[in-house]
Amino acid sequence: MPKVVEGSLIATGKKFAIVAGRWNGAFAERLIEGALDSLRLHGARDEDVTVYRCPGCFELGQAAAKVAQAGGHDAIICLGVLIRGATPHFDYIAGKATADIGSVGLERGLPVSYGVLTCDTQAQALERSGSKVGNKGEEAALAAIEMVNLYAQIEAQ
Ligand code: RBF
Repeated sequence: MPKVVEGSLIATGKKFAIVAGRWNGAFAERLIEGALDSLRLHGARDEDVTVYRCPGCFELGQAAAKVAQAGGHDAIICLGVLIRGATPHFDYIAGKATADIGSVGLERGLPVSYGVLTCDTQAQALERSGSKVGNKGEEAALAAIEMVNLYAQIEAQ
């Protein structure tokens, strides 16, 4: 049998940053709540979690990079809501946010998870922020917890 290295879902004692955009605020709040629920459920204490707010998805990577640079967190959870409008901005911002968020994780050696909704309609955003299709904030928090523990396992080898 091969050796399998994986992270647990125990968040106790770990420090998390949530970076969340303000655009489409009602949905963004639901993503933040989902992430907080998930962190608490898995053992994180509120005093070990900081929520940073930035204007929109375009700024998520920038804010996450600054938070990573400042230090003090084991993982960063990026949350935002893009709803397609009548302009091509949606695709530009979605692409930029995704690439920037990914880069922060790679460049800083810190787990950075991605909870950005890219929806055609408000109904889809509602479904993905806590109704029919779950809550992507919750899922992004879970991914961050797992990655923190995976990194610890890799470093302990
Ligand atoms: N930010 C979001 O987080 N979600 C959006 O759906 C969104 N739509 C935008 C549409 C347009 C036409 C523009 C110009 C900006 C939009 N933004 C959106 C804001 C963007 O992420 C950023 O905060 C601002 O452009 C300021 O740099």
